[in-house]
Amino acid sequence: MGSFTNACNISLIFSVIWMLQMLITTGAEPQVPCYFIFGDSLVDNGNNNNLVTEAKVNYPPYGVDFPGGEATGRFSNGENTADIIGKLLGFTNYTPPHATASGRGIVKGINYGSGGAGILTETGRNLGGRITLDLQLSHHRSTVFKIIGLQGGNDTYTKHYLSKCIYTVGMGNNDYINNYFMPDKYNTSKIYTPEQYADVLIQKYTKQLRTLYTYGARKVAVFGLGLSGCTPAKISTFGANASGCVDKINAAVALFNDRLKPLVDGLNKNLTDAKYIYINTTNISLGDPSSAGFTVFLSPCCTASVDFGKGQCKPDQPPCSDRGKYIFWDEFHPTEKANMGTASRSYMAASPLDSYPMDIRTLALLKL
Ligand SMILES: *[C@@H]1O[C@H](CO)[C@@H](O)[C@H](O)[C@H]1NC(C)=O
Ligand SMILES: *[C@@H]1O[C@H](CO)[C@@H](O)[C@H](O)[C@H]1NC(C)=O
Ligand SMILES: *[C@@H]1O[C@H](CO)[C@@H](O)[C@H](O)[C@H]1NC(C)=O
Ligand SMILES: *[C@@H]1O[C@H](CO)[C@@H](O)[C@H](O)[C@H]1NC(C)=O
Ligand SMILES: *[C@@H]1O[C@H](CO)[C@@H](O)[C@H](O)[C@H]1NC(C)=O
Ligand SMILES: CC(=O)N[C@H]1CO[C@H](CO)[C@@H](O)[C@@H]1O
Repeated sequence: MGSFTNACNISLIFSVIWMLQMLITTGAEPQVPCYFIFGDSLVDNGNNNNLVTEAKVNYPPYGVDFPGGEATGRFSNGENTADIIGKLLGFTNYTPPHATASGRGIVKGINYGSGGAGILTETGRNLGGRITLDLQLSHHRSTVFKIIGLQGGNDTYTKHYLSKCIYTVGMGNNDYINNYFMPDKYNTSKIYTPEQYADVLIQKYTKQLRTLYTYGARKVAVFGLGLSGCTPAKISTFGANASGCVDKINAAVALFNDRLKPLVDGLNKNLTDAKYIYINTTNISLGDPSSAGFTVFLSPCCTASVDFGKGQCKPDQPPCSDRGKYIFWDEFHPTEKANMGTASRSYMAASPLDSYPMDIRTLALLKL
């Protein structure tokens, strides 16, 4: 226990590559008509680029392994988890960021993800501008009206169309990293015990996930939080415990994660024509990283420091050359290869504990 990895075994990585190959060569139709993405820097694909914030990364070496080596605003050397899930669902183009999405293409989905954003409005304000989950939902409400217009103004038709799509939501990391565990800038840790704080977050998250339902979502995957206490940034700030990680952060985050399965159960019980699933990032991220070829677990691949952009890569510094061996790209964010492990196991579970009560692939095929 304790070693943080987003690792999966080698055969899984090969099976993902094989699936991607199949999709590209057969040009198959996507399994669902659209894919909408809500979340933080783990999925942001450029929404923060024009905000005044420290949480933006549209400069090299970010994107060094992205097609064209382009720094798009993704917090990785290449693709993020949402990009890879989109490919696995059969989409041939990347889901556009909300900041620049326009035209008919929006009927296939939008990525609303924003670095620094959280469930709570105040979360991430230490970094500057960000698009909170409430605001992401409000943007989605406008998108739904636009889609109704693009589809001929028949709400019944659009409602049915949107019910077949996949929605992924991954929020809460910043409510810990850029809120609760930043006591000089936020008062939440003085007001709430970790248990109470997890309850506060879950209460608000429940409302937000229900709001998504009112905008037509019926197939929703909710991502659990990773082991934030194992990121290089937090270890250098707080110091590691015997586990190799900052135990108090992982323990607090686990209280939030423990409430997600009951949350999903509650939503499925109350909203009987919808299906919410829980992606258990804890089970996905633990395990033996060396089996997937990772050899560097705690140092970031790029030249990063907690003083610069809160652990992001310094601009224009050459990154490590053997990126397939690193779990972390910068002090917080995984490499593309680690993202591939998370995405492939959320899409197709490698263990019964990876997702509950089913994986994204099964959810996509489900007839509701
Ligand atoms: C609207 O769409 C529904 C479902 O596709 C269809 O049954 C209905 O006839 C449409 N209504 C109009 C006015 O076209
Ligand atoms: C905590 O901070 C928030 C603003 O972030 C403020 O609205 C609230 O009144 C504060 N609560 C206490 C008890 O200090
Ligand atoms: C973890 O380390 C901190 C700081 O060194 C220490 O205060 C704390 O007691 C340790 N926690 C555990 C569970 O060992
Ligand atoms: C489900 O409905 C019950 C009864 O109205 C309510 O107490 C509970 O909070 C709801 N749960 C969710 C997750 O919506
Ligand atoms: C998630 O994975 C962890 C680690 O294997 C496990 O302890 C926990 O029970 C899992 N949670 C669910 C809801 O399956
Ligand atoms: C790291 C970890 O706990 N992984 C577990 C995921 O779930 C399977 C059971 O389905 C376990 O065998 C793994 O050890």
